[in-house]
Amino acid sequence: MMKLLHSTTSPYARKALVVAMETGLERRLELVASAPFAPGSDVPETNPLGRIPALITEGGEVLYDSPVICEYLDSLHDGAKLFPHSGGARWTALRRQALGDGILDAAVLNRIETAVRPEDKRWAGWIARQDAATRRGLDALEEEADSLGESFGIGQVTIACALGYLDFRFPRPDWREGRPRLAAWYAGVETRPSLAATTPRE
Ligand SMILES: N[C@@H](CCC(=O)N[C@@H](CS)C(=O)NCC(=O)O)C(=O)O
Repeated sequence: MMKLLHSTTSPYARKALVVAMETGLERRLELVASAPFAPGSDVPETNPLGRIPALITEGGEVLYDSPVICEYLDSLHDGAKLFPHSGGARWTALRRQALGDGILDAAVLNRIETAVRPEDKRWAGWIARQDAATRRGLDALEEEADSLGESFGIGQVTIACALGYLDFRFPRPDWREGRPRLAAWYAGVETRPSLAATTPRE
């Protein structure tokens, strides 16, 4: 069995679980509930960066971060690949993954700013900068929303996890406002069993 350090609130850990479900690997994966922000967290004993997801392979190697784990899982099955092997499709998929991860990075930073950092230590300019990055990222997704429906690979997995995280932590303003094509794409994919079963929850 592989072990995945996971939590139901982490959008990056969700990516790994969604990939496992999309590729039929879920039965080989044991989920280890992990709380990287808890005082005395044991996550650093597995991942020196103290972050989840981290994957312990059947051979005992530890892999991180989510792009590496997702590509590793995708190498373990013979079905349709979520990471195109080569060519333009590969670079598009990796860029989309980076765009989804980047939106998440900005949103997670702001979540930490507002939920974890003491109020007197907050920096409004930093929060505004992350908000702007999130908005621009979403606008870029709206521009390419019509071509997202062509397949469901690592780019789409990551983008769906990013949008699901925004719904979970930043429901207002709703990212759908002014982005009808992205909203329509998301409405079509969020009912996939892999996404429906992994909706973020406390
Ligand atoms: N780039 C990493 C980001 C992972 C990450 O930031 N995970 C968060 C949970 S959502 C975490 O463990 N944070 C703990 C920390 O930053 O100390 C990935 O894609 O896996």
